[in-house]
Amino acid sequence: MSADIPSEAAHQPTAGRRDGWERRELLRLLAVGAAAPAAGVLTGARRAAAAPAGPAAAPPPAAGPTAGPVPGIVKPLPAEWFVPRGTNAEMRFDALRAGADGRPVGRHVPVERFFVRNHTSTPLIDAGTWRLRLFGSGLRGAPTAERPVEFSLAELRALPSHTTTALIECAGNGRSFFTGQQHQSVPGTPWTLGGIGSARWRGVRLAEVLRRAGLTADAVDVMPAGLDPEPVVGGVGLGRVRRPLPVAKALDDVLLAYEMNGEPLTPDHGAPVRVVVPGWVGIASIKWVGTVEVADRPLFSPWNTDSYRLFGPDYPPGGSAPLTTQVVKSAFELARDAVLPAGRTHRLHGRSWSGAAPVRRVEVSVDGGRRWRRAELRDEPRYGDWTRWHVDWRPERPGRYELRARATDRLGGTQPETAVFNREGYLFDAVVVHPVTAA
Ligand SMILES: Nc1nc2c(c(=O)[nH]1)N[C@H]1C(S)=C(S)[C@@H](COP(=O)(O)O)O[C@H]1N2
Ligand SMILES: [Mo]
Repeated sequence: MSADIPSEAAHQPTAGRRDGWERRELLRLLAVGAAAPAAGVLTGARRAAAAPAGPAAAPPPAAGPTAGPVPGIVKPLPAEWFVPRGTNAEMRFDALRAGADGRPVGRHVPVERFFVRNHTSTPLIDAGTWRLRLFGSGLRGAPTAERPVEFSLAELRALPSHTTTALIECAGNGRSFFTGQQHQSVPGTPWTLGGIGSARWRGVRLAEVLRRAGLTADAVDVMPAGLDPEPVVGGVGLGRVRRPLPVAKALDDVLLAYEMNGEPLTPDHGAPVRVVVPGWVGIASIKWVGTVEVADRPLFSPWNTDSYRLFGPDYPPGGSAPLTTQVVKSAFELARDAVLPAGRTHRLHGRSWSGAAPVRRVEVSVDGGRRWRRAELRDEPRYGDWTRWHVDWRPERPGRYELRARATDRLGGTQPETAVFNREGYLFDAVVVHPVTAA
């Protein structure tokens, strides 16, 4: 069998591995169920203590190569789909060319291939005892955190449901190119372009739940918080992962999602319920949401003060405003340094997106950025989602080539040659140079 493994062979072991894993995990969950705390959350140390027979999320013997262990991620991470990055797993764009049945992956990324970004680790939450708890000065009667307004999962599911397609994209997606292309050093996860995925989310509108919880006209900020273990930086706990949303966005198109691509949410993507904030940086889409504070004054957390703002010489001394919408980006569904036969026509596939508006056009250059050609769009561009495209290319002579893709959105936002530097390496929007070899 050649290096281009036909997908059948490549994916069957993966499927087997997943089934095997799910059974084990289920048994483990049942085993620890008796000791489950009232909140129904099993996290960190408690998880480890409850499963002394070995690391909880240890994958079973691999039938195929895995991307390597990522502590705290529950699903298998086959090497053909993922690149491990610390506590996170990056999706490989080239893998979108071959789905489980050998056909390309469609507009939505299957759950098992979706990238994972965890500040700490995936908690396992008992959906039966889970409650969404709302409190704060922006609700009628100002309920306290101790006596919140509560909704069970069954109660949320009984409310009118809404389905929407939305990208989740990490604010640091593309960060490695600040270094790789601009020779600027930035800390943090060195994502290439795979810190993103599109899915169909079903749930209840946050607006619906806020109204039922007694939202007042004085409410200003809405802050969902996760139930995952709190991050600790330099010995200091940051508290639950949480980030405020202005009430206008919260009431606009934000979803409390309990389904992803037609299935109940899985642990890594926020089960039983996550927030989905279309168009905005991924950190806004809080997974494993447990509480929502609603306040009649601005709220703050480390995720809208120290992080997820732009700092640097081109920004105000105190930093930019907290990040909201994502920038314009494009990616080829092709490995970097791919080798393509010379003297043949190749169809180059890719995807482009913007958090601000639907994509208007995509141009591709195969000669180092001198000439640009329009790519053919394969999807009706929509807000909050990416647009697939392709362009045909025939490299006549063997050698190294630099491919580039550049998108423009309907508000005129486009991809510059250089991204403006910021200290944390967020929102890399420049055209990415994609080297390939024709042989
Ligand atoms: N509770 C909680 N929510 C979270 C995070 C987290 O670590 N904890 N990570 C955020 C970040 S930075 C991103 S990019 C997205 C990633 O979502 P995914 O793992 O489903 O792809 O979740 C966001 N929501
Ligand atoms: Mo992120």
